Amino acid sequence: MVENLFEQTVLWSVLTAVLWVFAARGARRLAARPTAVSMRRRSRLGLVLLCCALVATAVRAAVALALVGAAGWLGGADYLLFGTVPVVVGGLAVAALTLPAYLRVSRAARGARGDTAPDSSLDMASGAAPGALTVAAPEAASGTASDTASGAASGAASGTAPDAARGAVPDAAPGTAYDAASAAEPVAAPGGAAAQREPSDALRGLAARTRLVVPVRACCVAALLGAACTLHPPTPPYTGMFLLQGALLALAAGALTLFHQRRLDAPTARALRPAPRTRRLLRTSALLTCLAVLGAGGWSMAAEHSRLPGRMGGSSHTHAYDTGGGPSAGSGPARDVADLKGDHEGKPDRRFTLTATDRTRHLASGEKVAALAFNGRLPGPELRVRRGELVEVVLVNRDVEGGVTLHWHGVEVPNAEDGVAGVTQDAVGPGRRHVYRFRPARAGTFWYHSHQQSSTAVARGLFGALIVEEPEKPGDAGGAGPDVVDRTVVAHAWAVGGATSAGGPPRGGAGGDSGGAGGALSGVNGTGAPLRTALGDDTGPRKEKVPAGTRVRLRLVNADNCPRTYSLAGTPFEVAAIDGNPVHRPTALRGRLLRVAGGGRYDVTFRQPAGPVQLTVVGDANASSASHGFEGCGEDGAYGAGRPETASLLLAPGAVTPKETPEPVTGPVFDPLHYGTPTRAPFGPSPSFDRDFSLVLGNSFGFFDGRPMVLWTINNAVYPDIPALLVHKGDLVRTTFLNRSLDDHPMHLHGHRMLVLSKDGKKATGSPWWTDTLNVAPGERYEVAFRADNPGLWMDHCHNLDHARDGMVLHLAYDGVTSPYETGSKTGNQPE
Ligand SMILES: [Cu+2]
Repeated sequence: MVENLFEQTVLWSVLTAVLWVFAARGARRLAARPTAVSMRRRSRLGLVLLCCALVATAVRAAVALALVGAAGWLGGADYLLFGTVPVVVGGLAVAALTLPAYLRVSRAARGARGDTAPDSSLDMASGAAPGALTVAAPEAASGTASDTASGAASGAASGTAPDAARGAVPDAAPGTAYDAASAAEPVAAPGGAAAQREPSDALRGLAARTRLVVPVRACCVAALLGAACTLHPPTPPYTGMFLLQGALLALAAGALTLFHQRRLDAPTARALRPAPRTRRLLRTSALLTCLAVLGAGGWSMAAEHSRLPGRMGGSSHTHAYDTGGGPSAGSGPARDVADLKGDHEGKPDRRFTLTATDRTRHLASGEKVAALAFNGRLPGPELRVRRGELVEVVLVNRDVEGGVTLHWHGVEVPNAEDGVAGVTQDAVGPGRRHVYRFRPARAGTFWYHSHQQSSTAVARGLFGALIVEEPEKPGDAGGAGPDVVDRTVVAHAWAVGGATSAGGPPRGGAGGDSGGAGGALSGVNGTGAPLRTALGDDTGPRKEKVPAGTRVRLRLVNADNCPRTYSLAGTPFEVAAIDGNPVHRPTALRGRLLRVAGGGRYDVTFRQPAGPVQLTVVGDANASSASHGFEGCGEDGAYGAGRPETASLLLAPGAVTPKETPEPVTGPVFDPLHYGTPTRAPFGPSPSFDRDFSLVLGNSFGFFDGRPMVLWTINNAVYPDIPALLVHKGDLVRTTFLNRSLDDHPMHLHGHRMLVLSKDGKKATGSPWWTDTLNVAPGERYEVAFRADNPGLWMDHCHNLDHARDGMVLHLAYDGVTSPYETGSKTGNQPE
């Protein structure tokens, strides 16, 4: 609904603007028609056009109102205020002033043609002869009709022979009503001659009246500005911008009136005469040149203005805060991100080394990938630890030019261990190392990945699974035991066929242009390298023998940008955990598709039946870029159009003939909102929240870092202009996500987990649904809540990493926390 209304808003704003442009052009040129007949035709056409524009305006207003109704005030306020209100006001003026003026011209012109009796109801001044057209005296006083009069007078004054022949009123003075008997051309001359006759000055005067021309032109300006504000909406707060827009439009209307007045008062009253062809040509080319110069100037100014500074300071943190209705900044204890470290003193319980390299690697199929890999593996090695253990991971960057970091996706690590280049550390350059230490507080399925140039780093392979098991009960919550199969299945689309360095590596992810932020990782795209979906490094079917009765846990990790849809066929199953958070008493599902957010995880469990069970990924990674113009996730909000991929995992007690392989399930898609059994959560849907944030995810046409593109915006802004969400430690925070854009956005909050309160206004009623990466599909609205209990500066961004690279990033900032690190091209830190 919201998605549809959003699209309609954009569509109608453009259509409305186009119609008003034509209507304005018609109104301006009506007086200059060469013959009475063509004037009559044009006035009728103009009437039709005006009616169309008014209807379009009404529809535009209705759509904007409906959007506000469906998505709330914040979801549609900008479209209503900037795109609708001014053009509706203008439309009302047109309906009140211009429509009657047009009707009058149309009638007068009909009379002028001579084949119809003039409309006797038309402004019959007392004593005027039948068939005579009179400009009503009361109007003359208004100063509007005086245009007509003075126009006619000046026309007469110009004294050209045809004027004289038509008997222009010689003594018509401004402010005086005059009898424009000649306007009606009373003699029913033989049709052809009358049709060829020039309109009288009086008729031209009617067609050149201010009320006929100016309101339409003002409305055109309002509609054009409204369309611009719809395609590139202003950032909140809106009050000042709205007042400014109103003032600008009032000025424009005044200027248009003055301008029109001057044209009418000019000695030759140009508005009443068709300009010579050469002059029109000159004028048009001058106008086009002006527009071109303005356009080019505006373009380069906007491009330049959008360029990111070479250094963006975490320490200065100059950008604005969104306080969410809570206390403003200044009272929190001053702390440095670098001090918010894990335990770097004690002896670690687990120690890993991850070495990043830039080499061509091979998938199991033999296909080449221009990979960035940890320990030479695609994906990186799976790390298994126990809850509460002190984990140490040494990151070594052997030769990844652009630098590497390690982010522990979904784990509430201390801020300094979060691995975001330029926010919590500097990127680790070639030949350097960095030590991370943390104690995972919850068991579950997580993953790690580089957060330096992450859109390319993750696409090319710098990621792996991180599994946290319960310390006491291995085999129950995850650890492998004799009767338990526990498998991590990482789905990823690899760009195959690439060679290293020389030609620049192809980019993976969801396809589309690279445009990247520079450095070795972004490489040169456009090679059109095909994406192959793999489970791990395997793009083909994989088989595993599992005795019947064995308890199986499959940990599905989606290491891609777009949602992934999975089919698990051959058995009922439970969704045991979402994003590493156990579901309370899950119930058995059968025939449901599972859609996992980009960066999200589902644990599914089942007991192996006597027959085979098959996990497949539905949807072709290549279909997405082809079917969607905005490097998006495809028409159905996920990869591809529902075709099963070749990558699959078959679990069976014995040999399986192709016939016995279960068909992929067809849906519907599982929704966690009402799944599982309710249990106590630390906070519910309706306590009072300390802060309440609203994030509208949208599209806008604009520039990012000098490049024109379709922007992915949050509250109509892109990084670094999106205000940081300000919190104090201990705050209970509610955030509303509303997606009125054309693509899915898996919103990922670092260092915290969010409890889903509602979706599209429907309360969550099942097991508490905790998530760290929430896919918000077009049109969806989610309310989530979290406790601000982990001080630091945290990323809150779209985990479609291409969107993040293009600015869909903001921060959750604890008051008083500052970072000594900086991002930007001059710093070597480019988190996305
Ligand atoms: Cu996104």
